[in-house]
Amino acid sequence: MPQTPFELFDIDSLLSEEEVAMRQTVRSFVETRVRPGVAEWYESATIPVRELALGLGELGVLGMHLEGYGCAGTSATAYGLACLELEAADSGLRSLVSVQGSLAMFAIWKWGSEEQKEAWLPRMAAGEVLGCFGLTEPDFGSNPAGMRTRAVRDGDGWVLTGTKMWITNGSIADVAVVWAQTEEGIRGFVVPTDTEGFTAPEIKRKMSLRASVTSELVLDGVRLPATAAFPEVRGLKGPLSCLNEARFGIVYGALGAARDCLETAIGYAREREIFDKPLASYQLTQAKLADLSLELGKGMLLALHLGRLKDAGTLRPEQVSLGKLNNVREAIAIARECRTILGAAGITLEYPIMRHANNLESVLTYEGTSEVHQLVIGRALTGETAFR
Ligand code: TGC
Ligand code: FAD
Repeated sequence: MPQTPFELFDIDSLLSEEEVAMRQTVRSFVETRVRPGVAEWYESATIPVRELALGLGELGVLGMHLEGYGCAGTSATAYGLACLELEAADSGLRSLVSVQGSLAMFAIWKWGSEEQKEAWLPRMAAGEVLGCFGLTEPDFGSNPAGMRTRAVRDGDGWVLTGTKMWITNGSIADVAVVWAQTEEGIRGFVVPTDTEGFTAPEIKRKMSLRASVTSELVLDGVRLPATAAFPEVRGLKGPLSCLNEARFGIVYGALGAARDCLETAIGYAREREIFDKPLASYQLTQAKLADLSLELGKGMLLALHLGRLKDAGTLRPEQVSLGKLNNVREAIAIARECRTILGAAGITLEYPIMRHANNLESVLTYEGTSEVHQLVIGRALTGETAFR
């Protein structure tokens, strides 16, 4: 009886019963609520975000690894496994969950005042309120330290001015976490998106992550009360601490996209007759499948190792970079090679492979490009900073 790549590695023997059960719950949600429509959402570049968010809230995956305020408080590994199942459907779905739970909610949970937490987190966990996370700017992506968005004190409150770019869910969010320069260094602000002066035009004509909303945020003299600022945190460690969380989810998520490509390719190769016998029966095909399974399984072992370190509270940012760099890079390589196995059929939306491959181009770039993660690892290895 043929085995799946993860069965070959006996991955389930490394998971607890609760983790396997939780994974199954997310997988069932994906099968019934996402898979039937996802190719169409991708093609038309529309996704029923509100409806999905409510479903994901009911499922308990929004901010699932956070404690309190309506969040499930699961292990980090369980969160990673959920990301894997979500991204097996589409990276856009995992993006929705990453931005809501790991970026917008985590920022408020980690750095917010008690009042901010109570005001926003329970409704965000339920999927009733959508958040976005504004760090990147048109001229400052890999180097957020240079951001130009500015918050100046105005009486008791603040006035924010600037532009953020490439912001997931920006134009549909109810609340934006916006990072800005102040006299005291970079600070974070919780901005209700109906505040006067806030607009969020959607970015169109994307060829990647089409089943995900991406927007600009324009802050034109947005006035906020003093209570909108995160009280304590100053400097880049505020936003970068949130990125650790989302990058961790991607370590697992990218493997979901890769697994879906590989399982599709194996299924196709077993069905497709070429020169009078199944494509799966040729040595060249089997060599490809063996190598791809090996990379997928190695990526999963790395993800599980990092998950256990995170659950033990010892995971370091440069270790997250190891996982993000390797697993996204390998996922793209797997997607591209799987596409060859489908021949021409591989370029259509009838199969998920090209959609995953295109999505993974964004995943390679956001949450720190591959080059940024190489430089983070290089700094850890040498003690030399090579960003500048
Ligand atoms: P550097 O001097 O290294 O550090 C400044 C301060 O930050 C602290 N720090 C961290 N803290 C927590 N976690 C981390 N990973 C941290 N990395 C650094 C550091 O200790 C220091 O603290 P302090 O107290 O001494 O001030 O900063 P740098 O300016 O040299 O930059 C380093 C670099 C290049 C690694 C960083 O800027 C970086 O990671 N750039 C990439 C930017 C990025 O990833 N942007 C992502 C935007 S969000 C997004 O893409 C969402 S997509 C979501 C989706 O749809 O799924
Ligand atoms: P740049 O920083 O201009 O980089 C261009 C190239 O230069 C890259 O190859 C990069 O690796 C390379 N490079 C950079 N620095 C160095 C160096 N020191 N040495 C050598 N090479 C270098 N951002 C948010 O804040 N919130 C979001 O919700 C969000 N969602 C996104 C959704 C999508 C679909 C996409 C595509 C992006 C999203 N981003 C978001 C932005 C994302 O984080 C940035 O695109 C990313 O950080 C890279 O910035 P950049 O695009 O400006 O590229």
